[in-house]
Parts: sequence; structure tokens; C-alpha cells
Amino acid sequence: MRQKVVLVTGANGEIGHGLIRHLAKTTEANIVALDVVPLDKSLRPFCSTYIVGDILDQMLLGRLVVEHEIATIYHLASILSTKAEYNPETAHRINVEGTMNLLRLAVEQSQWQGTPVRFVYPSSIAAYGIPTLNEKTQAKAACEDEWGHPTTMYGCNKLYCEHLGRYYSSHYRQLAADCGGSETVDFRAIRFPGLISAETTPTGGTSDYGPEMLHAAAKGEDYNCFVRPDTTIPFMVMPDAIKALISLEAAPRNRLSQFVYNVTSFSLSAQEIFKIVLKAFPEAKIHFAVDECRQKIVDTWPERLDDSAACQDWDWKPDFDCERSFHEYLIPAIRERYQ
Ligand code: AKB
Repeated sequence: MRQKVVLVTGANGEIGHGLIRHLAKTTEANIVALDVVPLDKSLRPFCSTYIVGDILDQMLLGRLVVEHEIATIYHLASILSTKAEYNPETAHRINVEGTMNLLRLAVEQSQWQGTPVRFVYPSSIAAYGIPTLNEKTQAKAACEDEWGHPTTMYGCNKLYCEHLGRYYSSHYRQLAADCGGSETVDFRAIRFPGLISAETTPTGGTSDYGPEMLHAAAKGEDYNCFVRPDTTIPFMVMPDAIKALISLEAAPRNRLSQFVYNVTSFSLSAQEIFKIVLKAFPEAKIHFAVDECRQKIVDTWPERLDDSAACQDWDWKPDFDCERSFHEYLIPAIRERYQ
């Protein structure tokens, strides 16, 4: 008999770490973890299976369909915004073709099971593209359907995959003779702000200056912040990001009025993060050394997000505001980690 499982792709990433621990702690789910590199040893006890493999490998995905009954997919695997600019075509393959493969897998699974497979997809503020800095600073909190002209490959990939999810949910093979039957993929996406975790450091993102400043200070390492002090974007700590994914997954479909939801917690400038970090770690050696190219990317991302649809449809509310994020979660946990 095939076992009912939750599939987590990109299991080794920052969100994967938090999500797998949370699922193992709070649910009975059998977790199948997939990543291109061997799963972090600390996560292995929480998973019923961990697979080293590529989401572009059709044979591997075929095997997954045969061996498991997949009820929910958390598709976390992706190449982030800075890394993607070094090889946009490869990023496109992983971010878009990889997502298509997983959506296709979800369709097949749904057909076998006769019930829709939940497909939870982390999108990003990178899906936005505000044309000028002046417009960014003047703009009100961005709604999901505004500023849809991202300037990075990663942002284009995220925006397009949101649309793919909507297509697979509502219009897949709409001209086929057998179309219109059962619902297949139940796609739900969250647009995350910059994420900060006390347990892991990000790699390859452009919002990384926030977490990097904090972790470097705690480790006693010098840090060159690559954006201007006035640069402002929204952030969220990892426990709230996990809470958002779990809550959206659990929400009844009939309460959801859209496929893609913003979530947010607090917005800070790089200077404000610098001040908080310096107060906690007075020895920190942080300098501002602006990388104009990465700066240009962050300048297209909104300062604030409007998450009222998430609040209304699935009762979204972050547990951590700025004060709690730094003083109850990040600073104590990071201090302990590097002591
Ligand atoms: C990145 O910087 O690429 C990510 C993101 C904002 O999605 N952290």
C-alpha cells in the first residue's frame, strides 16, 4: 500500500529547515524530503524518506508518483534573486521548468487519488517591479495585483509560476474532451518579504543583507552591507513564515478568494537594522559598501505590502512584530548559537 505523504522540495533550504521541524513537531505527517544535496543530518529523524535528486529529473518524479500518495506539496526549491542573475537560463530551468514538473506531478497524483492535491508555493516580493525609486518611496502598501513588472529572472519566474499555478488549478487542458471533470491541483501561493532566521543564513538572495548583518555581528565578523542605509523593504522572521505556509495550507478552499496572497510583518531600512544590531552587539564592525547592481534590484521591491486579503480570507496575523522579532527571537537565539 502506498503511504500518504507530504512532499517538501528544496528541503535543505532555510524555509525547508523550519517547515520540516514544524510539521514533524505538530502533525503526524509522513514527510518526504527532496533536495539536490543530501539532507542535513539534523532533519533526517523528522522525515520518513529523504531523496537526493533534481526536480528536473522526470524519472525521479515518476518514481515518486509510483511510490507515494502525495496529499500536499510544499514546493520550496528555487534559485534566489542574486544567484539567478549569474545564470538566468539555469535559474529559469530550475524555477520554472522545475515548478511545471511538480505541478504535472500534482495533476497525476490528483487523478489517481480522485481528490485535489494541495500545492503550496512560496512566491516573493521579487515578483514586484517598481520602475523608479521615487515611485517606490511614494507608493502605498503594495497589493498583489500591482507593479507586476519584475526586473530579475527570479522575480519573473515567481510571477509566472503564480500564473502557472492558477492555470493548473482552473484551466488545465481546457479543450480536452474529458476536461471539466474533477478538480486537480489546489494551488496556493504566498508572497514573502525578506525572511530572517536565527537557525540558518540565506544564500543567493538580495534581501540577505538583513540576516547577514545580524549573523556576522554575532559571529564577530566584519560585514559590508551592500545596500544604502535608507533602503527599506518588508521583513519577516522564519517562525511567522512557517505559520503562514501552514495556515494557508489548512484554509478551506471556499474561503480563498485568490490564489496568491501577500504576507508581511514589519518594514525596516538597512540603517534601522544596523542600529538594532549595533545595540545588541556593540563590537559589530558593519560598513555600508553599496553594490549598485544589487541596490538596483532592491530599489524595485516595495517598502510595504498590503496583506489584507490574507488577513480576511485565512485569518493571517504575524506573531512577531519588529520588537518581538529581534528581542524575543533573533538576538537571543543567534547569541546562543554562536556562543
Ligand atoms: C531574495 O532576496 O531573492 C529572496 C526573496 C526576497 O525572495 N530572499
